[in-house]
Amino acid sequence: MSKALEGIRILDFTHVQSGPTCTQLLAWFGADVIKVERAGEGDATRAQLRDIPGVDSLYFTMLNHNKRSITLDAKRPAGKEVLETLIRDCDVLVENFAPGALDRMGFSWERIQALNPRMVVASVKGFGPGPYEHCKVYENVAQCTGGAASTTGFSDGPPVVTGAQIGDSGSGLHLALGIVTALFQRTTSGRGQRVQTAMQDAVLNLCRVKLRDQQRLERTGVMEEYPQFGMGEEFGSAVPRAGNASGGGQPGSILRCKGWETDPNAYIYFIAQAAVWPAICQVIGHEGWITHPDFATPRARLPHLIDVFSRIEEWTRLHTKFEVMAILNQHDIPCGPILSMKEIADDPSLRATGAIVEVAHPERGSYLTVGNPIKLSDSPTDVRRSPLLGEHTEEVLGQLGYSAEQIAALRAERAI
Ligand code: CAO
Repeated sequence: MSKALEGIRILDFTHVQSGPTCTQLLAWFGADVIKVERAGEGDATRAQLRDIPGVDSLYFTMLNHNKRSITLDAKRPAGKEVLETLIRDCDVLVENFAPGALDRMGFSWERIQALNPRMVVASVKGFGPGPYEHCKVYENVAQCTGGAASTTGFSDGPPVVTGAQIGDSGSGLHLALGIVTALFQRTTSGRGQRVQTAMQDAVLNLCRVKLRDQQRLERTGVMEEYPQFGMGEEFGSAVPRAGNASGGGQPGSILRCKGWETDPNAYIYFIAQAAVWPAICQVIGHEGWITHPDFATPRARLPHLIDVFSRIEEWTRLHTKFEVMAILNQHDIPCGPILSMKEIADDPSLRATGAIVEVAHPERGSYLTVGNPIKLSDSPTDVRRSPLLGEHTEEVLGQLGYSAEQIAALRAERAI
């Protein structure tokens, strides 16, 4: 079966996580992704958080599937010439160097356009234009500056960063959408364009509901679904941390289940959805709340959410999280067990759908990775292992028209 992005060639100048997330997605959709790395060390993540000495780390392998790797020193004159050939030959250049690095290499937007006016040039940077545009940025910096950290955690504790890589992988996802959109526009305009994603902006986009809440707070001085309201706490001038309260219009909370004393993940997320309130009351054996004036309507319940969830928790503590889920599902009550990474890795249904995939690697043996979460019916994804450093240098240069002698000369000059 053909692939959606077959025929699109990507010059992948990305490293660490944000850029590689983006190009991995494009590779999964069938683009020919040529990852350009410096000889010797390559992408720094190859050697970071290693679990097997001398072998590409899971950090690297899990972000670079389905790509080809070439080594190239883009600062040497002969290396620059190869890069120019690649720019002429490819449809998209993706990079997430520190601000200004590509220009310092001699490949400004204007120069790339002159070499290939059809090229889409896509970049991730930490910040957009403004006071911080020159800063280097990693995941948690973006989480902190994009509004995630100040709104995550409990009101009596410090800001908290989340394990979900919303700064890096979140930016990569945004960038990938920008690239395919630019490629689509190219079909009519005939021109490439710049695609830029700032990590701060990507995190802020994912924190949109908190900017909503900021404006609600400024208008009304209170947010009744936040735990602070039920606890009688004063609201300040900025959106506070909401603990595990739901971010939407239906109240929710994380509740202890049987075994919580010893299992750190014996919890369930419980949503007290208005539509199933009578069923909730019946399940927990508190039918009186169905008609009680303090509990009968969503509005009446708001000041009593702490009572509501502690009463529900008395019931959830009697059952394991999976038993709770099975019972609640019978009544259409929305809930979700807190799954550990071990439970997720072992989940047969996630293996069956390809959400978790086992991949064979010549040096590390087999390992688990996350498959493509976006399923296209006409473009299925086969997850193939990440390339070894420079594994495809000869192959790619050969396709570009370099002879074996020229390749040997480039090697002697340490350009590749
Ligand atoms: N040939 C020649 N030079 C190369 C090269 C190649 N193939 N690949 C990289 N380089 C050079 C760059 O040109 C740069 O040189 P100069 O500093 O002289 O311009 C140098 O390697 C270092 O690149 P860098 O500054 O991007 O790398 P770093 O490790 O110092 O910083 C990071 C890493 C991620 C902080 C920075 O790249 C950055 O802020 N990127 C944008 C934001 C981003 O994507 N962050 C996500 C990171 S994941 O948490």
